[in-house]
Amino acid sequence: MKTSALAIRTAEQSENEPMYLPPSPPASHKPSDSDDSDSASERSEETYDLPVPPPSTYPMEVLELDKNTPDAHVVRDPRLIRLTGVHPFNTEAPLSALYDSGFLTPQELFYVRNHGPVPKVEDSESLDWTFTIDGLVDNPVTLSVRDLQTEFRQVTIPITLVCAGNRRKEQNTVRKSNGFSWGSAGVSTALWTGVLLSDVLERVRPKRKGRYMCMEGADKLPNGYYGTSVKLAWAKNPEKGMLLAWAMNGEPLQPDHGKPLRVVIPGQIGGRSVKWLKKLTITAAPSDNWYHIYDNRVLPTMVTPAMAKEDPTWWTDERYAIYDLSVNAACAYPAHKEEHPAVTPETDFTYKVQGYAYGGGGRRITRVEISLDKGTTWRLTDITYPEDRYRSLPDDATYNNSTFDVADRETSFCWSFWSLSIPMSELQAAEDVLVRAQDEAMNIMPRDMYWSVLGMMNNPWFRIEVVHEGGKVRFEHPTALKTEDGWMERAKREGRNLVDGYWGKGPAAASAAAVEVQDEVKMTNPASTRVVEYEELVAEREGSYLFVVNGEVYDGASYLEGHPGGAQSIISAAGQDVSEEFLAIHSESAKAMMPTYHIGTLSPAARRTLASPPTTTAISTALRPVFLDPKRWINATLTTKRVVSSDTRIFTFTLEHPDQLVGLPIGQHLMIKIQDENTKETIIRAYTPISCSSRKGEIDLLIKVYFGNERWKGGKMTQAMDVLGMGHRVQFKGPIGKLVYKGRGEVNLSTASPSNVKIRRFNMICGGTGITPIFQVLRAVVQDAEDATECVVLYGNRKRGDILCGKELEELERLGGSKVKLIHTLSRETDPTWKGRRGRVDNVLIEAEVGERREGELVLVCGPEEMEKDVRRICTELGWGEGDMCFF
Ligand SMILES: Nc1nc2c(c(=O)[nH]1)N[C@H]1C(S)=C(S)[C@@H](COP(=O)(O)O)O[C@H]1N2
Ligand SMILES: [Mo]
Repeated sequence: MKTSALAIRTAEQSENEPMYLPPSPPASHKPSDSDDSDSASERSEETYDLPVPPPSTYPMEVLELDKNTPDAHVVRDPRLIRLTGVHPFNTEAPLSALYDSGFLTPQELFYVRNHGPVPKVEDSESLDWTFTIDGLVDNPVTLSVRDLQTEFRQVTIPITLVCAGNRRKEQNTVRKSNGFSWGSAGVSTALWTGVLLSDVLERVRPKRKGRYMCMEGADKLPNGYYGTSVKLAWAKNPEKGMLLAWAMNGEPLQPDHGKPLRVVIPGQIGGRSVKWLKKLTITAAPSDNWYHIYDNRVLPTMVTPAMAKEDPTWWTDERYAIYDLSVNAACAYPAHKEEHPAVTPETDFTYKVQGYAYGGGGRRITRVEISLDKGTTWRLTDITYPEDRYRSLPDDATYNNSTFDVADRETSFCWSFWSLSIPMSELQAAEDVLVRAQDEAMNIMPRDMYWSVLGMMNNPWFRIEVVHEGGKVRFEHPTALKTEDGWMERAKREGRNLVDGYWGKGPAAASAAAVEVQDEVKMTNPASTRVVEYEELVAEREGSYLFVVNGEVYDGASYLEGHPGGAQSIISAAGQDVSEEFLAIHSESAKAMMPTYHIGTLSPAARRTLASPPTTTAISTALRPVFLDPKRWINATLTTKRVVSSDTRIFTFTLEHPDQLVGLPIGQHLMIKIQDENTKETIIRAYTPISCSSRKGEIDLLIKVYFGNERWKGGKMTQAMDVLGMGHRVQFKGPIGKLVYKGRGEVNLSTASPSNVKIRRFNMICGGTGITPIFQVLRAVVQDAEDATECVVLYGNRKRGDILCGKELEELERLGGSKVKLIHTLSRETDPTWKGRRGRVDNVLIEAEVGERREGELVLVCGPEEMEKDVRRICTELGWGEGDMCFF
């Protein structure tokens, strides 16, 4: 633990002018145990044995990753691990880095939980930042940061913040919750300087009916500004230590932590500590802010994501809202994947097992115990409480123009550290190292996980699995971020039952009675017990298309007609193991259809053969004239990325050689497979390039990046694409799709029985990025002077800036003359200069421009699911049959 002689001013020395930028950080960072005599200047000040703010390593830089996001003004530390793609910024430090940095976390390693973009505030504007206090009060006010600094008592309190999602990845591994995966470093501590909320509330004089204090930040999110509430009685109570803070560890708040002003609520989940504070409102009822209602709750364990979605009353029951933190602990050392050579009695040594623990509501951690025998016996660890060292300061000592407000508090608002030295021989003999903490109210961490929809407040025993391998002992944490797995992910793959009370390692009897880990849709039919050999799988027989998913064999023949991806995707899957792409692109409901097509299980011999396919040396080394192969993934290299707007880019991929054709018929799509840099998850999606199919050696893809927000973590594929570096290799496969446009009105529908139809007119309806396949067909029609096919394009978007390929479409409309009619419609444009149509692609538009069914015409549709549904309904009412419509 870092402790030091912290320079403290005496009362006479303190100044009281407003000072947003605090004076230079505490003068001395010398370890207290150094016994060399202090220099003269330092000796003039009293010194105490205190944890000091870690020296900041600022200035940091705006990272490359952030430059194309709304956070392009925020400097950050590259060590932080991003948990929700690039944006919004939700991050934790590697656990060892966090733990090693000591009691006070440097701002740059402090975990960050942002629901959206970070408001931009210049240093020069910080003191003038204002917020209002109104509602049920006698004296509503508007106060600036300067007012807070000059008119109120300034205090500093060490406080630990913890996100309610800390350790959520463990819940997600048992069963996916509606929240992203935190490891166990969603917790950090700082010295917070500001004003006690109780002092400020005294000035506004809340009315008798006021029972809640609602807070709102300046970050505008999809469902309004971030906001929440706490009980007014707590906020008025100085014992609760709630602050309006502008400094952290003696420095102004960094943008990610609420610059220039935030609420800090000790002992409660981080979600209540509103950043970028703009409003306090005293009310009779809890906050009705979307984020107060749909976030930071522990719903009863039997409430599934579907139930919670259907019945909103689950969310408005205040009893399920989280305020105080629950007692929790994690082990920092041994670290995840830490290895030691197995010891003998001669080489044995004592190892210091150590980690952090925290309680809620100011309750002190009173014991932390370790078990090496699955919880039968426990050993007490030693606990240190660094925050207690501040209690010995004299009353008039000032720091950062404030006084430490800890001496007479009976609360513990910070994490504590526990450790116990254990012989390595004992550690290596155990199957697991279990840690549990208990607080002064005797709340104790449970053995079993309490799973809930939001995956919050996860606090079962922290379990480290001891693995023996090749003369070594390896310690594995429950989960790991980024590329690595923890024991839970591994155990799940091995088919162990994670919730049998023994982590899948206990007596067999226990597992029988346990709840089944249920998160996957059953795709097999128990009646299909046939064992399929390799020869049968790959035999080309009429009326049968066998393919393999997870070792099970399916026959897609009877689904050629109905398959939304076109018959071709089933045909090209024949004889192959398509597990990866099948699982990546199919929805839960698609998976639920699979038992119908399940015919049996692959024999072990067939599995082996399939796993090692005939070597690729058999494939000719001659240059392949066509890039795409329907049965194999082929690499192309990302060479250019053009940023078209804040969220759209054109990616250019270079094919295998400059003369190679893509091999994508007009109207068809290709599949792209990439690995998410953060999660290492494989992602596969279908796209239509915007480059011409006759272009050689390259393809262009227009991609709109779906950045995440509160309700949604954003587009996995598009966010992962957006961070790919130049030179990165990406795999492609195809073509796939239901329709091929041969030109001059000739359409080939690739269904079970491929049919050619001749048409006079395309009715093209699309929304957002759905323009890309439509664009290909439209361009083919326009570029061929002999092609007389009429095209009507109805293109829906939210705002003008969302229109993709706007200029190119205009150009095609102009070149196409009377053949082409293009209608844009915008549902959310507020700019009065927009003279085009407003509103969604609705029945009025479709009736007017498409009208009732006519022979010799097709309706092509591509857009978001909701839109496709509407269009299908409207067109069906107008007499168009399934055979007249093509949904991409
Ligand atoms: N205005 C605003 N305040 C906010 C949030 C936010 O997204 N917007 N996130 C909350 C959540 S869930 C947590 S855990 C903490 C995180 O604070 P930190 O990012 O400074 O660690 O801020 C809280 N306050
Ligand atoms: Mo949080």
